[in-house]
Formats: sequence, C-alpha cells, structure tokens
Amino acid sequence: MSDPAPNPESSRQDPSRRRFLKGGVAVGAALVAGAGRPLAGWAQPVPDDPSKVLGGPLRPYGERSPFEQQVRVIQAKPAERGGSFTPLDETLGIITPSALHFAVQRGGRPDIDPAQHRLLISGMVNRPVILTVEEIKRLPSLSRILFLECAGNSRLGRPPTVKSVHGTHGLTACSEWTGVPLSLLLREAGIQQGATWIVAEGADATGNERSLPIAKAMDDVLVAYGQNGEALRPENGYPLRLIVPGWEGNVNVKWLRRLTVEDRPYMTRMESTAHASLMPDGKARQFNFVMEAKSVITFPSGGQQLPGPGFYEIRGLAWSGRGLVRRVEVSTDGGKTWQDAGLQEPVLPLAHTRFRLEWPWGGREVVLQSRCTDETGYVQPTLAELVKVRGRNFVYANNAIQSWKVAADGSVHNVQA
Ligand SMILES: Nc1nc2c(c(=O)[nH]1)N[C@H]1C(S)=C(S)[C@@H](COP(=O)(O)O)O[C@H]1N2
Ligand SMILES: [Mo]
Repeated sequence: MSDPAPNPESSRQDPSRRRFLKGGVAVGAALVAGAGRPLAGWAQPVPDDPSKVLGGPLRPYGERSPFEQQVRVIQAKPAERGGSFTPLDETLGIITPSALHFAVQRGGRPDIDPAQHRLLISGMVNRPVILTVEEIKRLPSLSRILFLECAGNSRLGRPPTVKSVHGTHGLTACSEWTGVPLSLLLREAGIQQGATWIVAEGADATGNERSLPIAKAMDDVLVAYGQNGEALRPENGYPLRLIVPGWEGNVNVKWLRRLTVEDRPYMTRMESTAHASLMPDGKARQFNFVMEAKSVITFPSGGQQLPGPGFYEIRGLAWSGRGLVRRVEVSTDGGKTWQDAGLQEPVLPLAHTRFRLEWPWGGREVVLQSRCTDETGYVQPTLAELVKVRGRNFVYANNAIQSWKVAADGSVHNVQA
C-alpha cells in the first residue's frame, strides 16, 4: 500500500526541513504560474520503501546500480578500429565517469603490463633516458581537470541518421588527469640547441605518431598515469599517455612509449592526410591544434521525448581550447533572441563547463541552440559562418552552433544542416 504524499505544512519535522519543503512548494507554485502545469511528480503518492530488508554484501570494487544502463555507443568496424562515444545526454556535472569516457583507437586496445612498459626519451637531448612507470610515478606530480575532444567530433558529412547528442558530440569528455609535467622530463633529459619539435609514439598498432612544438611540450603537457582518482583505463592509454590541454584529441598519444626530440615535425600520416583540412583556395590547413570554443545542449536533445508542456531545465556543456568559458547563451527561438545561461562554479580553464537555464515550455514547436563565448572574446559560430571561412571541404574541428527542434508532441530532433 502506498501513502499519500505528506502535507509539508502539517508535518512534524525539524524546522530546516520544513523550510526546505516550503521553499519547494513556492517553487512549485511559481512553476504552475509560469508554465500552466506543475511537475507531474508533485501530485504523486510516495511508494512503499522496499529497502528495509537485509541488503547485499560489501564489494571491494564498486559497480553502479543495476538500474543504471547508460553505455558508450560504438561506431567502429571492425570494433578494434574507430570510436566509442560518451553518452553526453546522460552524464551529470562536468566529470565524465572513466567507464563512459569516449575512446578512439585505430589499432585496437593493447593490454599493457605496467611492469614491462618503458618510456624512452631520445633524439636531440643530452641524456637519453629510459624510464619505468614506477620511476615516473615517483616524480613530482600534478592533477588537472581537462576536456579532451577528438577533432572528428561533430564531423561534417556524418550520415543524417545521427540523431542524438551522443552521436553528434560524444567524442568529447572531461576527466581529472594526474601525471608528471612533460617539461620536467625534458629538462632532465636536457634539450639540445636547435630542437623545436617532439614526436610522440604509442605502443599500439595504429601509427598514431604525432609531432608537437617544443613550446607546448614545455608549457602544460602532462605524461599522465591517473584518471579520475585511479589508473588510466586501458581504452584511455594505460599505463601512460600524453595529455595536451586544449589541443585536438589525436595529439594526446595513448600507451606512450617513445618521445623523440627533433628540429622539425615528422609529417606523419596523422598530420599530413588525416587532421588536415582543405581550404577554399586549395591549400590545406595543417597543425591546426587548438579546439575552439564550442557548446551543446544535452537536454533536451535529439532523440529525447518531453512528457508535455511545463517546467524544464535546459542543460548543456561548453568548453574552449583557449581557456575559460566566459558566457553561454541559449536561444529557444532558433537564434532570434538569446538568454544568458547559468555557469556551474567553479569554471575551470580547458575543462567542460556545465550550463543551465530554467525554461517553461508552453507546448509550441521551438528550436533550441546554445552559443559559447570564451575568455579571448571568441564567439562560437553558426555553421554558415564556418563554411564562409573554411569552404565546404572541411570535416574536422566543426565547432558550429547545434540546433535541436522540440516538436509540439515533445519529441526532440537533430535539425543541423
Ligand atoms: N597511441 C594512440 N594514441 C591515440 C589514438 C590511437 O589510436 N593510438 N587515438 C587518438 C585520437 S584520434 C583521439 S581523439 C584521442 C582520444 O583519447 P581517448 O580515447 O582517451 O578518448 O586519443 C588519441 N591518441
Ligand atoms: Mo581523434
């Protein structure tokens, strides 16, 4: 049997709880006034509590509730080569759980024994060195919350069958990474005069070697071994990877085994053919490292179903490879007018930033958009604005404003061109 919902006015509970409930009622009343209909849950009876029986045993390693089912969507054929996508529509706050962090691998996921693994630093250095994982973990460490985004995220030319934010924007995630500053390792090795680039290589079968300018390597790059408080997940580079803050995912070389100091970039496959964009004048844009400011509404988003008119909280994520997100604006009329969304504190540089906006939906068809401005003043462009600059041949680093249409029946659709 279920009890009716207690009346907060008459319940004999401690005053703070009573105040909270009264506050809740006030919000509820405002919602009724604002949107013509309260949340459905306000009028529901409270069900019986089934938990007052002896529960399960303690577990040495945590699992989520069996009722939580969100997973990464895998778009890869064969499954060893391609990407798995973060379910952005179902993650909360700014940290992506490691088990749901997207992964891109082109040569399969190696399962590496850290006791056997080594990192070689050689090339234009005075003291070439081979380090064990244990030796790297003993060095002064650093943790930072940083987003990672594949340059192929929201890639143009994806089939129009991609309906959800999971598919359109799921090649980004945000973790707390722990590791050693690369500058410390390079200083130990002693960079020689004239060295201008480093080349990073992983232990997988990809051929994902990438060249990075020394200036970035000496600035804020990490050789990471930790992710969200524990070791990196195998998919994300266990036991060692590069974390290159704000730069395209591809240079964040996983399963890191070799760093070579050079006086030129290697022009590897990943930087000559892949990750270059053909411009309207016939030239290619290469070494286009920084991921520019971008945002997306994760709720309501493509494929979701709103139960009916009423109060909603529009939620989304914003980020910029140039530093802090300063502002996120939301439009509920296809870009005619914009409202400032609230940004969740603390806002961290080069990290996902959660934005939220209260939205009373009256039940008419609307187009929802978000637009991010970063600390440099750069404003996230429309797709038309991007095409004007880059032409129609570009596919990578698409940071255009995303449009979701909420139809009158509450269904939500991807209406991006
Ligand atoms: N060794 C190696 N490093 C790699 C890759 C790879 O296939 N092999 N994929 C790259 C690409 S394309 C991206 S977008 C990022 C993704 O990092 P994640 O898989 O941890 O999300 O890793 C990069 N580092
Ligand atoms: Mo990528």
